[in-house]
Amino acid sequence: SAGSIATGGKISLAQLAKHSHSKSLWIAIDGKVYDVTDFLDRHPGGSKILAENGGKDVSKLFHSIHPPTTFDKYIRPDQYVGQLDEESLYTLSKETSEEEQRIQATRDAMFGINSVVSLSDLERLAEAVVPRHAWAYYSTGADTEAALGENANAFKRVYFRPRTMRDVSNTDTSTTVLGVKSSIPVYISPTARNGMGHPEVGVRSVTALTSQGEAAVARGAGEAGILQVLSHFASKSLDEVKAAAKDGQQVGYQLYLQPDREQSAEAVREAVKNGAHSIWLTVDTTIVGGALCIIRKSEAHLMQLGKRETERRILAQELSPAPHGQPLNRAPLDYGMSEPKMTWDDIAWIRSLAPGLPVVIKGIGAWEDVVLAYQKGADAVVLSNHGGRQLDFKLTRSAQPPLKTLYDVHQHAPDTLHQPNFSVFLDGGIRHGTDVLKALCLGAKAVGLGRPAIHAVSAYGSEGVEKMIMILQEEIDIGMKLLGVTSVDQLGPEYLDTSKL
Ligand code: FMN
Repeated sequence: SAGSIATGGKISLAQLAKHSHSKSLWIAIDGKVYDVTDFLDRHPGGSKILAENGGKDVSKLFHSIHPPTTFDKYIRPDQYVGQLDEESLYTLSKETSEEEQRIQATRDAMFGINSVVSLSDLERLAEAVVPRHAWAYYSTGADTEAALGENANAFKRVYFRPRTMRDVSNTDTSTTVLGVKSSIPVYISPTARNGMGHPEVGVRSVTALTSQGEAAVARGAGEAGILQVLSHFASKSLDEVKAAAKDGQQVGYQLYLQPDREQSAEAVREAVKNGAHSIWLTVDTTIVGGALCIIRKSEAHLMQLGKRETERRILAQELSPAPHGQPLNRAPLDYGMSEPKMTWDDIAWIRSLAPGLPVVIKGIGAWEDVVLAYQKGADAVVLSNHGGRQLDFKLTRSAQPPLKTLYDVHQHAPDTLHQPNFSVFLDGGIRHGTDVLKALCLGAKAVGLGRPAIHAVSAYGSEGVEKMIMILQEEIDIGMKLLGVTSVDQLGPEYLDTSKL
């Protein structure tokens, strides 16, 4: 195949477009054309999205979802066909969809970052400026979204019991998270595909490699001094993220165990080689939870788009419901996150692959499992329901918000909260510094932020992430002074009224 076409090695968009069927499937990325015919059935994200993009330039779509290392892993040198010609490159650089124009106009009209005073400001701005298909992916929860809503609501049902007449002129919001010095008791939870929210428009530039997505999160987190945990499905590789990070800045690596254990072993070894600080094994995705909601949102959006064909097409392929006869409630983007055979014994296996690195079990929803994780030798757990994206309440009210799980740990297994070599973290619904304080009062060592970091980086890049952390720090500091404490280790259950939880 390779080389059989190109006259003078250069290919036009028209020539590319001819190879759009399963017998000959070409795609262009960053000006280079590849023959991916024999990759159709092997594409980890499914053949559908690849088939629908045959004969096209897919640079933007590819880079918003995959780190460049993905490419080297799957594409062989002999699949390279040739380069796009100058005219095609020029056409592509000028091509902007209606959605891109909408985003650009919104960004042009955006206020400067100084006008941002809360995490909800960042959320509103992000909703306005991220591509709509990315917003559908970022914002949704499973099924009825009851679990998603309840994560944040739970914090509202816990009241403070502030103490006064104490000298609070000097307060210290800092702590350590798994040995890492941290300006506030907060870290960045792993979330997939941070690059979708602020995709590069036009031809990919070199600076974009280190200035967007998870690389930008790394810069913001580094400036403000907190730990970032990189998702298994990040848009950037750990390598790229470390390159963007400060010297000595720590980055954790999150793992989704794969049915093919050797593949997972390789992923952990690679993370260790690239300097991961810790391994965060996500355990609440033994099957991908109900995603009816994301499908509903995207269908409604498709109708709203009417005849805006390009966007319709992109949305339809990324978010369409499963074909007839297959289970309905699968999020098409969330392939590769489930391994139903995982058990507690896998902790020892992960540890053997990453000697000396902290192993964190993420996605605990019952206090009994905190005790088990401790007994099985984990260094920490994250009480989490995956940001309300997995097990939903529905009518049976079967899943609980992480804050309630923490309360149960405090009630039934308080010893696990006070171990020198074991930490209990929590994520889900943290939107204000006082939420952080409430979790710490109940015994969490630190809390994770998922969506807020996505909002911040989508709206303002690394500066947004830094700003988000500064806002939280100020809210935590004010909250501590008003509670009557001067350091985070003074926080305890005596500062809360949990009777409404
Ligand atoms: N958790 C993981 O362990 N790995 C992931 O790749 C991952 N991707 C996510 C993608 C999105 C868009 C969101 C919203 C969450 C994701 N999560 C993932 C869950 C987060 O780590 C975290 O548990 C959750 O977002 C916390 O809730 P919050 O968004 O209310 O802060």
